[in-house]
Parts: sequence; structure tokens; C-alpha cells
Amino acid sequence: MKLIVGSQSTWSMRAWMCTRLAGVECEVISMALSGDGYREQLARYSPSVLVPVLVDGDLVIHDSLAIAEYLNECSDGRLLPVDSAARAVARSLLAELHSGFSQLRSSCPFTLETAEPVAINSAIQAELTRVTQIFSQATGGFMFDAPGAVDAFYAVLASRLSIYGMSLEGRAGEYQRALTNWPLFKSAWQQVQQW
Ligand SMILES: N[C@@H](CCC(=O)N[C@@H](CS)C(=O)NCC(=O)O)C(=O)O
Repeated sequence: MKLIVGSQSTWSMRAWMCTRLAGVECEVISMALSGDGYREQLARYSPSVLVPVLVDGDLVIHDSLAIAEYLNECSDGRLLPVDSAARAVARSLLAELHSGFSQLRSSCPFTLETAEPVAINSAIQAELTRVTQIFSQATGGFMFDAPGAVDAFYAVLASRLSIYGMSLEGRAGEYQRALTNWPLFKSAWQQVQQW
């Protein structure tokens, strides 16, 4: 397989972590997401002109959520819980992250540097309350019994909150710290610096 990733792309980090969780052999191809003609270059690999894209033979899977689902199927279900009810909850959490948290995303743009703490307005607070609720459900260092796609998807958010000075409390804080200290996330962080 080939995974097409982009410079400073958090969706690419998530997909990359999923390839590791699935244990698949994967060549990583990194694309610049700025500069002259970068969109033309990207369009050679990506029908949506977005990253990440997973290429498996003739099959081209664009979008991180679809990539996570495909890798789960390729790995005999390693990325999602075995129990079907838990799996449905996991999919809800993945979908919620994928389409939500727009305030946090726009107020706290991804950065590899340090950042000034962000001023918390009511819209950001509402999302933080929801993140706290979600993170409080984690059992041990992971959301479910074993590390999976949900942890990979939320690790970037956990780190983004830390970078912008938002440390959650109680069990939510424990999960936030577990995610940012997770060796797989630390590897993803090293990866993105090279993309
Ligand atoms: N919903 C997509 C979002 C992908 C996306 O927005 N990717 C950004 C980078 S994180 C991108 O490719 N941007 C292209 C550009 O900046 O031109 C996914 O989950 O894969």
C-alpha cells in the first residue's frame, strides 16, 4: 500500500497512525500543501485534491475515515472494538471528530511550535465540555479495551488542546495525557515534522 500524506496535515497523521495500528506495509509519500503548482501535483494522487489518500493496487481511498474503515477490514478488525455495540459507539466518536469541533479547529490551528493560550469563548467552551465528556469515557489509557482508531483520531485533538493551554481535568485529563504520551502518537509527531 501507499499512503499519501501532506505537510502539517493532521488528517494524514491520523491515517498514518491507523496504518501502524493495522500493521500493514505502507510506503509513505509526502506532498507539499503549499507552493507553486502543489495542487496539480496532489491531483496526480488524490481525486479530491486532499490528503490523506491510501492506495492499494488500483484502489484509491481518499478521506481519513474511509481509510480507517478500510484498514480495519484489512487487519481483521484491529482498529475497532470487537463488541458490536462498542464498535457502533466507536464509529459515532470517529464521525463526531471527523465532522465536528470546528471552533477548536479554527481557533487552534495545528502547529508544530508552541502557541499562546487561546481565549475561551462560549462556543469553544461548549466544544471543550463535549470533549471532556468524551474523554471521561476512556478506560485506562485508551477509549476501549485496546488501542484503536478512536485513540488515533482523538490524539491529535488532545495534543492541540495541550499546545493551546487547555489541560482537561479528572479522568478526561488522564486520557488527554495518555494520548499525548502514547508512543504511537509521538511517532506520528516525528513523522509530520518530516512531511
Ligand atoms: N475530510 C478529509 C479532510 C482532508 C483535508 O482537509 N486535508 C487537508 C490537509 S489536513 C488537505 O489536503 N488540504 C489540501 C490543501 O491544503 O490544499 C479527511 O478526513 O481526509
